[in-house]
Amino acid sequence: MDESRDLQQQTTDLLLQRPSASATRDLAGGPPFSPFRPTDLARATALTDRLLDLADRSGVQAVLDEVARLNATDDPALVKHAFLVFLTHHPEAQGLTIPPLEQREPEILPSSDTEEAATRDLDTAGDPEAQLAWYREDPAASEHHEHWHLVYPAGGVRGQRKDRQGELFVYMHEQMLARYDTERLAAGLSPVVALSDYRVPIAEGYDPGPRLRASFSPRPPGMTMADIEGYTVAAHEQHRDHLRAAISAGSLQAADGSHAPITPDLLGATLEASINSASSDPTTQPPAPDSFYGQLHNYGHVLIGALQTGAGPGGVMNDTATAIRDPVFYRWHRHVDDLAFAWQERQPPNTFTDAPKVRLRRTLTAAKAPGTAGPTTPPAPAVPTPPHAGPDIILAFMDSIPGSSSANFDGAAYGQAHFGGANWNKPFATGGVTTAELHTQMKTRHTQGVTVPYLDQRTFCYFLRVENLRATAQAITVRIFGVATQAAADRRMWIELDKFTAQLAARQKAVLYRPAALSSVIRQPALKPPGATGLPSGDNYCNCGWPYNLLLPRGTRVGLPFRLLVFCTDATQDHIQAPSGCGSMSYCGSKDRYPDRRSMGYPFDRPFAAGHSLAQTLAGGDHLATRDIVIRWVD
Ligand SMILES: [Cu+2]
Repeated sequence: MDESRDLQQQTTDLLLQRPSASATRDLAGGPPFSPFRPTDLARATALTDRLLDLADRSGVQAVLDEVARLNATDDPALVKHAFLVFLTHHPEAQGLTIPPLEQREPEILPSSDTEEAATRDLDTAGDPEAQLAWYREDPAASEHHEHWHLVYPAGGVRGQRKDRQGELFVYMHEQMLARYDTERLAAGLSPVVALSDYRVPIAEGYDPGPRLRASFSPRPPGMTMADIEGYTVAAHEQHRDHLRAAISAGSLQAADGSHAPITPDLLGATLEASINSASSDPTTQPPAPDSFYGQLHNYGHVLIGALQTGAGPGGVMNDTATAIRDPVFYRWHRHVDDLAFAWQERQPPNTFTDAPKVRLRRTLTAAKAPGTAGPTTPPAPAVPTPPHAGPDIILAFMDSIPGSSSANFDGAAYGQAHFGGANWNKPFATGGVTTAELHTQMKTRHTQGVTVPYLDQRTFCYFLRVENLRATAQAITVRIFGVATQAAADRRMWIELDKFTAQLAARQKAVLYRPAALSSVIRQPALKPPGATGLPSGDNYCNCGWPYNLLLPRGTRVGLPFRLLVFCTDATQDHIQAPSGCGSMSYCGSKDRYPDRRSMGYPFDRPFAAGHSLAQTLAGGDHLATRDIVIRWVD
């Protein structure tokens, strides 16, 4: 057998191995392993670092032998976590594939209740949160969250953090919240309420269902955070209050008592807390639980994870692979995000003075046909057109474009032929191959004897008409966001849909073809279920990103009004490297440096100028345009 296959087989076997009951930590002796619990994290980080060093010295086979040995003597959950971080970060192990979460932990497959909820339009009886169980319990979404935390472990990798790790911790979770609140809005649920008062009972409960109940306890509704061994709610409140005071003051207190100005990265690292928290000192990373800022986000997971009736393993909030199933995950993260948002709101607005000289039009200058007796009155639009809307954002379903399924389909040439050149001044909002709506569907797949519901979208692409106003070539970064139109005034509700660079020739009237499958937020290569749940190839670091099937929110049966924004920036200032095809550029960065120099979430990362609403700001520039569409849930 060739050596690499043998290593893969051993890796797969180790990760699919189910720990025997006697090997799991005795429940009476302590709660199960959680990467959110500082003492557990410290042990796991130390083990990961030891495995990384071992691989350097003696190769990957020595690590596999060591993991097999430790599985028999140590807590298998801790060993598995350390092994997963090792596989994600050691250069020689990255060629080994980590089996998908649903193969490693088949219990996470949804229970049949979920399937029933998914097929209901509105749950009027019982728990209203059940309506979105299909979303919270999508195994691919859980895998994304688990994987993100493996790529960006709070304990760092051999004492090093990843580039802008703290900032990305905030941004990636902020985007999960925007995405979830959009689903809530479409389902008629109110937005997530921050869990900022730790003494108030948590109204929403969560039952992990029969499959997961062996590993995780139900959390009954109405429970309140309580002191746990080694940590108190009062300490948690104090850390929160220290963070609030720091945000007001604009600086964070370091472990040695000095003060450092807040940056998005430092604030995120301190909120989580991860290795580069303000409270870290070189010998205790991440910071000690009783340090000035403690570990607010991490301990929130632990305190909530401890809520259960009687003895038991604890709730899903304890584990990165299961936490997002529980509605309280979003309430906790909204609280954490509120702290980051409060700092943003105190910063000066973006000025947008460095916009590239490009134009997306507001109106088309239609050539008047000769000999006609003046303009005919156009039909009144059904919806008022916002001042920033323009005709240069064109959408098409891939299955509407003749020849697009062929391997040698040239989308750029197709776009130029149909929407550029002689057609540059024609509108293409609808008609022919173009569309004014995007479509989603609820589908089901069957695996391991379970029916799994999932959202999918009809595959689409963008054709963006962008004119270079300069007499020289320009490189631009194209940033595409979307928002439920009724929430457009809230900058935190804008969902990043894509980000890519384009080269424009001098004075070029360019038609940029962009398949949604290449989106910078989704795991690459883009695969939809059921293919997405097979063994992915490629390295473990790169298998990071939001699931393709969840790219768009579900929308509504009648069509959810949705606004797209295309916002161009100067790529020579952004320093975006060419995407390497490695994972999600936006959520996982590249291996060494985050590939966008701008603050994450730009242009929604800061308040808008005083007296300027978001709409006024957007109306101003030629380098951007919006388009109002609908997202329709069809079946
Ligand atoms: Cu997380």
